[in-house]
Amino acid sequence: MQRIILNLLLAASIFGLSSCGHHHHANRIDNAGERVASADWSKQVTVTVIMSDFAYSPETLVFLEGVPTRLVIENQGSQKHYFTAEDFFRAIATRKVQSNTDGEIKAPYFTAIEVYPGRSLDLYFVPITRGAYPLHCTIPGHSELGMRGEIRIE
Ligand SMILES: [Cu+2]
Repeated sequence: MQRIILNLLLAASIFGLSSCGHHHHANRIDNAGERVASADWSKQVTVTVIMSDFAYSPETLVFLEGVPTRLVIENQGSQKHYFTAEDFFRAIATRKVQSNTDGEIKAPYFTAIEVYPGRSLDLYFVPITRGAYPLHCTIPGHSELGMRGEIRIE
């Protein structure tokens, strides 16, 4: 019996989700599929972010526009944590999220990724829109305890 061990939260929405009132949300990248297909993945760079109770390390992640990237999201904490960055996910062309034990999920657009304690997931993407984007854990209380960060595309 197959069983999904890692719960990947992918409120994959092709239609613009929320309007949250405080600031303007850019649309997601329209030609994400083309950007992913035309990228030279042999030049892929790997960046790792460690989630713990209750922080991201490093707190600031910097990616370079146009450079195919694998982001390893590793949860070294004792409980589940989220990598929630809605504006960032709109600023990249997403290829897939991969679990190194269970498989991979291809979707054009994610809003949040949850990783179980002791596990990791890899996000493959091409950074497209330069800017600074907030990162936080959406489990109640975690962001107040320090699970906040910033993602920059330069
Ligand atoms: Cu958390």
